Amino acid sequence: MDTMALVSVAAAVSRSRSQLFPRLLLFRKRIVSGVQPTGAIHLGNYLGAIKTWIELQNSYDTLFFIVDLHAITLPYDTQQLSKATRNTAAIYLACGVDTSKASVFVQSHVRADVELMWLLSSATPIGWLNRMIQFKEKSRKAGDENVGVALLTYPVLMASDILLYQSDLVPVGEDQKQHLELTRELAERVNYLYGGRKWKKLGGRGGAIFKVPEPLIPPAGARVMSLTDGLSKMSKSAPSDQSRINLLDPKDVIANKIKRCKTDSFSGMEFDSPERPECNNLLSIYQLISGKTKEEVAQECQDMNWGTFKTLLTDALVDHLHPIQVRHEEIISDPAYLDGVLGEGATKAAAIADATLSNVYQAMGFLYR
Ligand code: AQP
Repeated sequence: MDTMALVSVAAAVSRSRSQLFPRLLLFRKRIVSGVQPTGAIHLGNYLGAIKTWIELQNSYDTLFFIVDLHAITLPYDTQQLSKATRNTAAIYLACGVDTSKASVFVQSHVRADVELMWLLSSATPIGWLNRMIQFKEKSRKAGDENVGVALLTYPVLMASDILLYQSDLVPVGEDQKQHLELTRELAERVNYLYGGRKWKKLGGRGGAIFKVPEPLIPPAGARVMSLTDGLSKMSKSAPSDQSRINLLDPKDVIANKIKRCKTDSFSGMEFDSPERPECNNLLSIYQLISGKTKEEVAQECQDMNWGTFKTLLTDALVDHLHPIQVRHEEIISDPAYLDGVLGEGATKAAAIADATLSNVYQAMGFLYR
């Protein structure tokens, strides 16, 4: 075969691939996930969510958003919200979220989300919301004056986030399982109340309005605990910054936090001892950051004292986070690039969202606009 023929065969293969690829994407299961811009993104957000997305984006149709509407359910700083939103988006990208595979956008940039939430609210029995453990816990901590209605209705917005994009799977940690169960019940209820033949009689396509999403349980060990208390989750809202490693913490801050973190008086290092939650937590962090197996880490660290292990962990953290920090700095100093990514992501997400929303309006009997 001559060169020209080879070139045209290659071009034909490439054309048919590009024609096939969008269709293949259609058959991929869809995953939606996000982080609230409520503070500095920490190691728990990274190991429990963002790092797992990097794998997921290769096999699923993925939408990763910055859930800014959720960030206002408790008192917040208006001067910080947009900055934290940009920063969170830049962190997604710096950690390896690839915009050729995943859509990255800001929750509030897709207006259909809050609109759907209102429609869903009318189908949500208030008793379902009163049952939510996170509402009970957060409202008790915040005190009556600081508890807005949004804290109670937050799970309806979360349901809207998921159902709007017809998600197949939702990665959920232990604390979000109850909210996903509510989302599933709500999808089934709306499908029953307004879908099927009733919708068809209104001129719609009939059948289910929403996909009922399934939970995607993260791998064991992805729950990162506080550095000052191995029994509490590492969290953005914990008052002490010493309790967490933030993704953008400089080297000396990381070293200082690890140096001062809570330890115990046992000798050697071991996983899974009920009497040693801090030891288990720090070994698990080391395992996740180093990419080694649990057995490899157990063997490597079993005879170490706390001092030696802390040096090892600090070095591993600094080495792992340094490239992310460099990339974050590049992205955050290029606002046009970041705006472009978020604009494109919102456009793609809105196309899916608008289709779902107009189906819901139609099925609920609204006058067609
Ligand atoms: N400690 C953690 N270990 C593992 N995963 C965690 N996630 C959060 N903390 C840990 C996961 O991060 C994702 C986004 O969380 P979020 O921002 O929506 O809120 P959150 O779960 O409430 O996280 P924080 O940091 O504790 O925030 P505040 O203090 O504002 O409530 C989720 O996938 C979550 O599982």
